Amino acid sequence: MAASAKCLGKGSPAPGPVPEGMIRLYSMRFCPFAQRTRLFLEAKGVKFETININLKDKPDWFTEMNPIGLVPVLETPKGQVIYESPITCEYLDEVYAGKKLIPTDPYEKAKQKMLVEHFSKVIALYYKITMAKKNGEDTSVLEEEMKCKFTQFNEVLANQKSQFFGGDSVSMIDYMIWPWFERLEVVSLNKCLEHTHNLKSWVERMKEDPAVKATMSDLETYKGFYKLYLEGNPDAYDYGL
Ligand code: GSH
Repeated sequence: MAASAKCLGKGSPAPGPVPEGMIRLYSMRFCPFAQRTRLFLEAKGVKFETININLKDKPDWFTEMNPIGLVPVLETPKGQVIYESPITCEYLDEVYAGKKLIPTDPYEKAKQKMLVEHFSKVIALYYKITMAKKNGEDTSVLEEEMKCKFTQFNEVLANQKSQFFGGDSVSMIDYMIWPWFERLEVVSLNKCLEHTHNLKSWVERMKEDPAVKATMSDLETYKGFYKLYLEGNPDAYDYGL
């Protein structure tokens, strides 16, 4: 099942066991949290199949599998189920060979996890601004807050003098925060990066990363998705298929 398969909704038959030698990802094509998992799968070269879920009309077997009801979810051939994006990424890094994306040094790992927590403020602002724009409200105060956050992330790179947030190669933290940078232009928030030289260079470097290239959608597709999504139209999930 390809990453571009149409989504399954209520009444769709359960997909059955995961074939040996594979892992299955339950996803939604435009979900930034599921993109974190997809980035890890791609970066580590894991063989996986994708089942996209209609998040407005979820199949019962999906909510039974993940009582929180969110994508991403991983399922193994043994029927083991793993959900919540940071947990899926940690699982993949521990189970699969290939490039280690999470530092083994406890303090380096803690630093990355703290940055992920810090970034949750950016995620919250991203959605607040998106909704405020949809409702025709003034977003200038929220955009100032976003700029402040980006200044702080810019300083991390500047102080470390590193190419990426965990050093000079891509690691967990970069993949955990990337999906929202990919979507900044969709809601005209690129201007919040104007003053952040290091962060802007990081964005350009990330665009060259093979896993980022493999999971990226183009601006027009995102715009098409968001328009339908914000209208509450369930066709949003299959936009462009
Ligand atoms: N904390 C979760 C994670 O990190 O995995 C958040 C995942 C999430 O919010 N996924 C959204 C979802 O499944 C799609 S982008 N929404 C369905 C719903 O809200 O019912």
